[in-house]
Amino acid sequence: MKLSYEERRERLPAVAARLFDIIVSKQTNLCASLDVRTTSELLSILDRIGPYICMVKTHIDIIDDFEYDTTVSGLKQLSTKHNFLIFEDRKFADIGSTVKAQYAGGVFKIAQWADITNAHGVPGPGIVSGLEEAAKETTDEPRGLVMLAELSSKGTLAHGEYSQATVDIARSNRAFVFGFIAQQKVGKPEEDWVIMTPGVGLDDKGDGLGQQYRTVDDVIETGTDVIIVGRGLYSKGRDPVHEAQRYQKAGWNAYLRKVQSR
Ligand code: UP6
Repeated sequence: MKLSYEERRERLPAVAARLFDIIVSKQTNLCASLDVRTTSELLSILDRIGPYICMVKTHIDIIDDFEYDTTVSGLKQLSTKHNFLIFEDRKFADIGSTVKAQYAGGVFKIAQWADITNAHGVPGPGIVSGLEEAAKETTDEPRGLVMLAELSSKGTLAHGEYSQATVDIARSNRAFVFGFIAQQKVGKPEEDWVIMTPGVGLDDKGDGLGQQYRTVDDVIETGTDVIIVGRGLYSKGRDPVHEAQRYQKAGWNAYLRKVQSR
């Protein structure tokens, strides 16, 4: 299927439709993955690259000086200022009752501020129900879940039958689960899932700890809707603004080539 973002948005749950609206209006399918260790680094990079991204992906539990009032308020302010979504890459992986408490509670209270989060399929469908209950009990704002169907890392066990079974779990709640973290299009051709892909880099092949990078053209060609780029933007002395503009352009041009080739 090579439909445009505009053509697909009507059939998607609210969070995903909003994501596609942002992608179209800002002409960017770039999600910045900012795995930095301080609130000030996170917010200062984000403020500079905000115009070029559709979404920021956080690992909120690696921020050394996390404080709800500064870290989360800062994220929320910037998401409004620059119009992007917030995706907390929590990778929930426990039974429904536990993930419900982890998503809504603790120090991070993810359900209060993250538009999107994600979960592994390994516990079974209860994980989706638990997370959905927490979202509904926390807020009236739209919340969405993506399931981890595949990983980018070398030797991952998430492939074949495991990935298929994860897609089946996602099918159990299409109002809440709108897509996958995956390396390629998954599900049936007639199904429309949003595919978000990490392990994207134009300059490096890996990181010595199992990460494997693919190019923007390659992932868009195999079905990616949102490219997730981390260290390609900010490590090794890179200028995040320059790199964000470069990945924005690469992601958008690859998308245009794909929809124009139909
Ligand atoms: N991530 C992957 N691969 C996956 C799923 N998630 O790399 O299959 C996440 C990592 C990291 C980001 O947790 O936050 O995407 C990739 O960062 P990088 O571009 O700096 O390698």
